[in-house]
Amino acid sequence: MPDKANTMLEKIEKLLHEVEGFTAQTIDQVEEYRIKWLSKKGEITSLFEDFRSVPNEMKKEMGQRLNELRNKAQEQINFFKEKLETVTDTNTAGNLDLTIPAYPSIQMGSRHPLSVTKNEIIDIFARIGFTVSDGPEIEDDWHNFSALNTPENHPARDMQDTFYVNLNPEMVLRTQTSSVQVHIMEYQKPPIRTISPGRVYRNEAISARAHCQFHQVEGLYIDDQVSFADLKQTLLYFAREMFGAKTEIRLRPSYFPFTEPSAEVDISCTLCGGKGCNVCKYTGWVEILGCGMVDPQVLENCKIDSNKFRGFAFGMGIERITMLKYQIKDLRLFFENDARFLKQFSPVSL
Ligand code: 2U9
Repeated sequence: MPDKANTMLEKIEKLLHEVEGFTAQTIDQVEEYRIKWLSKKGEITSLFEDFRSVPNEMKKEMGQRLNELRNKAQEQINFFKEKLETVTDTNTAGNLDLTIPAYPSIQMGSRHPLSVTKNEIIDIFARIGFTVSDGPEIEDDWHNFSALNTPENHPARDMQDTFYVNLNPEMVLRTQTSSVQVHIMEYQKPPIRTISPGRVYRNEAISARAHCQFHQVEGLYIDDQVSFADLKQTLLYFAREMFGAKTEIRLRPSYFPFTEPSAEVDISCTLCGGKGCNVCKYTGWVEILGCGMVDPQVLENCKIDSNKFRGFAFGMGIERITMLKYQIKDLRLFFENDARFLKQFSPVSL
C-alpha cells in the first residue's frame, strides 16, 4: 500500500505543478481544464476516490495535499473565468448595440441666462451695423470717470460707489463699460458704431434688486449727422426686436454726466401690454435703459472734433433686461449657479 500511496503523492505533486503554471487565453480553455481536473471523471476527483484506500497513517498528510490541490485548481479556474468574462464584455460587441447614440445619457449644460440675453442684444445691434468692443475690467480713473465728464469730487461719482484697487488708488474696477468706448474713441476715427457688453462692479449691498457685480451693454454711435431722432428710432427698433413687435417706447428727461440731453427709456409693459399690473406697478411702463446725445466735452476729451461730429449713446443692465424677459424676480439667482435655475435656459448644442 505505501507504494500506491507514493504514486498518489507523486501524481498530486505533478498536478499541483500543472495547476500553478496554468494560464488561459479563452473561456473555452478554462472550461476544458475544469473538466480535466474537477469534473466527475476529472483527475483530481479520481484522486479523492483513490484516497479512500490510503492507509490510515498516511491519510492526514495525503488529505492535506489533496485539499490543497483541489482548492488551488478551483482558484485558478475562478480567476481566469472572471478575467476572461470581463474582457469579453468590454472588448467585443457581444450583446451591446454599439449604434445607440451616447448623447441622451450625457448631462447637457445650458447657456447662462445672462449670456443668452447678451448674445441676443449683440445680434440685434449687429443687424444695424454695430460692432462689439471689449476692454479691461480694471480701469484707470481717466477712462472710467474723468474722460466721461466725471472728474474727481464731481457729485456724480457718488452715483456709482466704486471699488478702488488697494495697490494703486488711480485704478478702479470699472463701474461702466463706457470706459471701453473711451479707448475706442482715442484710437479710432468716426464713424464709430459699437456696443460694449461686459461685467461691471459697484460697491453696493446685495439684495433682490442690486449686486456688487452686474453686466451692462453700453452703445455709442458717432458720425457727422447723428441726431436725437436716430437715437429714438434705434431704441424703438431694439425694443421691438427684444420684446416683441407691439412694444412701444417712451422717453423721460434725465441726467447723466456724459450725455446732454439725457433720457430714461421705458417700454410698454411686456406682461399686461400697458393695461397695468404689478410688474409695471400699474403704470403700464417699465424702465429698460438710459441714453442721450454724447456731451461735446466728452468728444473733445477723446480728441474728436465736436464741431464736426456728434454722437448718441445708451446703456442698459443685462440683468434687468433678462429679469423682464423671463419674469425673474430675484437678481441673486444669476450668481448662485443653482443647476435647477440654470437648466431652464437654452441648452448648449453639441
Ligand atoms: C461714451 C459716452 C457716453 C452711455 C450711457 C447710460 C446713458 C445709462 C445705465 C443704464 C443702466 C447704466 O447699467 S446701468 O446702471 N447707463 O443710463 N449709459 S448713456 O453713454 C456713453 C457711453 C460712452 C463715450
